[in-house]
Amino acid sequence: QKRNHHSVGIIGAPFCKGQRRDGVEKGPDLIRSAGLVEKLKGQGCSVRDYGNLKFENVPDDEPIGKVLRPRSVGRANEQLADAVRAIKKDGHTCVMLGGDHSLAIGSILGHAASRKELCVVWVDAHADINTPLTTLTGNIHGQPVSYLIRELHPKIPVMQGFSWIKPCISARDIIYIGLRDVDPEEHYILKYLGVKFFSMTEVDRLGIAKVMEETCDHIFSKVKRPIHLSYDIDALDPSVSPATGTPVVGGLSYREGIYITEQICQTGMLSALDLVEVNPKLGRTEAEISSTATAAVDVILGCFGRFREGSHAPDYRMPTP
Ligand code: 6HN
Ligand code: MN
Ligand code: MN
Ligand code: MN
Repeated sequence: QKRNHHSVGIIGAPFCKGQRRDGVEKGPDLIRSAGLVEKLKGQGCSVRDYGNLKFENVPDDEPIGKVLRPRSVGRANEQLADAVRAIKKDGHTCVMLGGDHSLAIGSILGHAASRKELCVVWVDAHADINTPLTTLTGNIHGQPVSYLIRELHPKIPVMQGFSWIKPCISARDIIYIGLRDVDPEEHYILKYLGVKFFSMTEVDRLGIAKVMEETCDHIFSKVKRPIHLSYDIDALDPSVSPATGTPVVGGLSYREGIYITEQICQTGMLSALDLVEVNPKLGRTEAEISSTATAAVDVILGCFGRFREGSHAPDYRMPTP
C-alpha cells in the first residue's frame, strides 16, 4: 500500500438525452455537493475541476429508426471526447461525472485518443451493448459499448451525428462486472463475441475477491495497460443507490462495490473513470438522494487510494508527553 500521488482532473457532463428520465443531468453537481473535491484533496490527491460541459441544443433531432435523439447524443459525446483528451494531455487521471451512460462513448474515445492500448472495466447491472438495430427501448445509454467494439462495426448503421465515431477497442479489451439485466439480443452479442463478464452469479459463486483477481489476470494477460473504469451507479444494489434511472434488484453490496475500486486502484493503472446514472430526481426521499450521492463519492474515493483500514502520512509521529 503506497501513499497517493494521484492527479485528478474532473469533468462534469450534465447530459440526459441518452435515456428518457429527467434529472440525471443534475448528477455532476450532486456528486460535487457531497464533497468530492475536498475529500479527494483530504486523502492526498491533487485535483483540478474543469467544471461542467455546456451542451448545445440540437433542433429537429428526430429518431433514426428506433434510436432516440441521435444527433444530440452524437454531438455531446464529441464535445466530451475533446474534453477528456485535453485532460489526459494535461497528465491527469480523468474523472467524468455523468449524466447518463451514453457518455461513455465520448469518454472512452477521448481517452483512447491518447492511450491506444487501454482496456475497459464496465461495472453495471446492464451490458449497454445493444446496437441501433437490436435496441428495444431506443435509448442510447443502452448502446454505448456497441459503437466502441471493432468487431461490431459491420453491424452498426451509419447515423447522423455519429460519423466521427471510430471503434477503438476489441471485444477482448472489455470486461463486465455486476450484470443482472441483459436483453436477449445483448446476451447473444456477448456470447458471439466471447466477451468476458462476471455477472452477479459469478460474484455469488466466486466472491468479489476472486472476481477481481481474475479481472486483473484477464486485462493484464500480456502487459499492464491503462484502465478505463466505467462505473454505472446502478451496479450497486438499489438499497444502496436508489436514485438512478434503471435500478435492478440483487446488485453489488456497498462493500463489493468499494472493493472493486480498491483493487483497481492497487493496479496503479487507472487512467480514466466514468461515474454515471446518478439521478437526484429519482430519489423518493432526501435519504435516498444522499445515500446515492455518498455511494458515488465513495466509489470515486476508492479509486484514488482511500483504504478502509485507514492511512497516515509517512512523516506522522506520535505526540510524546
Ligand atoms: N444503463 N438494456 C436496456 C436498454 O434500454 O437497452 C437498459 C439499458 C440501461 C442502460 O443503465 O446505462
Ligand atoms: Mn472535435
Ligand atoms: Mn450503464
Ligand atoms: Mn445500468
